[in-house]
Amino acid sequence: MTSAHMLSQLTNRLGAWVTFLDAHGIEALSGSGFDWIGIDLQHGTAALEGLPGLLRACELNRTPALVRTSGHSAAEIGRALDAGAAGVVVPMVESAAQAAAIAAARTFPPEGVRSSGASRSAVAAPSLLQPEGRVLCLAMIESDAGLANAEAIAQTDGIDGIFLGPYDLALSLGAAHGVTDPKTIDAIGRVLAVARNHGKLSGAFSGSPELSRALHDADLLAVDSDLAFLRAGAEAKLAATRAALSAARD
Ligand code: 3PY
Ligand code: MG
Repeated sequence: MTSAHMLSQLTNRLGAWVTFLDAHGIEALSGSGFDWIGIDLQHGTAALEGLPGLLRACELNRTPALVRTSGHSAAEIGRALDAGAAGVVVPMVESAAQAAAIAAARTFPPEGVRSSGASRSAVAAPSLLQPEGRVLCLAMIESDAGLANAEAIAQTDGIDGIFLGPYDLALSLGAAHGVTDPKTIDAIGRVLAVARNHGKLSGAFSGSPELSRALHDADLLAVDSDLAFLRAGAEAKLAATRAALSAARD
């Protein structure tokens, strides 16, 4: 089973969002039980040239990896897929025209414009790499304009699903209480319903248990980022060790 197929067949899959880890770190994270990994080229420090090593580390644990591109560039979408990503998550999609352009970028001619070459996905072909057509293309809705055009974006041929960016969406909506503001929660519910009604996948970044409740219907839910996991793990270990030491001294 290809990894895009693994992802598209399943619901309520929990993922980890990677912003800075190297292959060593991703190997540990992808082995800790997540269903998928999101590698962030928009806000993270990973670069395109490092992707094959990061994806290989996910493959060791048979964990599919989606790559969030830094923008809409067809060249970047093609290179992420050439490196062996199970799919792309494209930020800030605001219209059907933009959705059609990114769908074309992930598809070979005659339907699309993706170029074919001696890439890792074409030549190395381990079982988790994708034959064309099995890679996922998820359009991020994370602005007022994207919200207004959610139906048209979801209906676009070649778009497999919608991925919500609640933090940018809250900013765009001017939501006073951020991602947990009723305005944001209402918008999230509307986008999830649009994806469901059009038979498309839905996904989202969470980062907060409270927000996760509003996102419980999403097919792909990114629990939090590698940085947040590192910090939470460090704080928990430190507190547990302090407690153990103080108990031993009493
Ligand atoms: C957002 O919430 O805006 C995101 O892009 C999450 O990664
Ligand atoms: Mg965003």
